[in-house]
Amino acid sequence: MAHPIIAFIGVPYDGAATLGWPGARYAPAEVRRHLTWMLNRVQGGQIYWVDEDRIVPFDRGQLHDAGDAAVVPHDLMATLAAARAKTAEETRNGRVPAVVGGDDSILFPAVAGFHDAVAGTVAIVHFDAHLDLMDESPAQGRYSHSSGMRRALELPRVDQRRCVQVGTRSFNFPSSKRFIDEIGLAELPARTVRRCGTEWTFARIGEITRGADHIFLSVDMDVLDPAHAPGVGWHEPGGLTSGELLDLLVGLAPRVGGFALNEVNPLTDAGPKTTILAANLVFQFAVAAAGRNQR
Ligand SMILES: [Mn+2]
Repeated sequence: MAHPIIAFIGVPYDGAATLGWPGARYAPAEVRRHLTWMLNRVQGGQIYWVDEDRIVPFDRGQLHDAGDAAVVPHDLMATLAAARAKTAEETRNGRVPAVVGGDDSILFPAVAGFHDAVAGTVAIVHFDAHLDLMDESPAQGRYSHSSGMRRALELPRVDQRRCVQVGTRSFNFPSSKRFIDEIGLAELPARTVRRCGTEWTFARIGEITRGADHIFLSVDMDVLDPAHAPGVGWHEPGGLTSGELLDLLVGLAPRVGGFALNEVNPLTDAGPKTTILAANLVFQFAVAAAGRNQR
């Protein structure tokens, strides 16, 4: 079996960032720019993966740039539909979609497009400081960056009891906690990850998702501590380190069928710190996913 091809799909849209700071629309172009530097290290279909101290097969073609979804800046629903259709199209073409938003409203069309294109059940592994479980509100409607996980959990073949939220923290709505308990959604707060470590967390994610036909990995960049990723849509103290997130992402990648990375915000960044990290996450995901058939 050939190595999986990762399809980079940009969704340069932040019109649903109704709370916090807009600017994530600039992320896909910045992440692409930094990825070109990382691809520089590919020689003759191989790359030296220093973290693992081994040379691994990796061809430039394994990270395919599928371009941007046809966002409509004044029309949220048209944008979500375009992102969903493009994600479904790339998945149907046999590629692993890597959707780079955009604000975290894009979590929903990324999961939905993947869900449209595959048979069987889907488990969502959702890394985020926030729950994104709001049903609707007068200020944010039903499809903002606070509702993406709620909408994704409503998809018919998303297996709610095999989904997990990782790195969540601070405070949120009691109504969201009641919803979590009602559907049996698993939570691994940032404090739990810190206390129990990434090895334990990785094993626990494996237990929760076991039995699902597909895993979709969605990362809101604010799952990281603001010290590691200042360029996001809002700052929540007490987040994961970049090393913790990289370790978990690399471990999960070989099992993941679709990936989304949202809320990277070049306008609030400290230099290019967060956009370089975002490109690194995409590249590490691609290299680790390529190792799927070699283990
Ligand atoms: Mn968030």
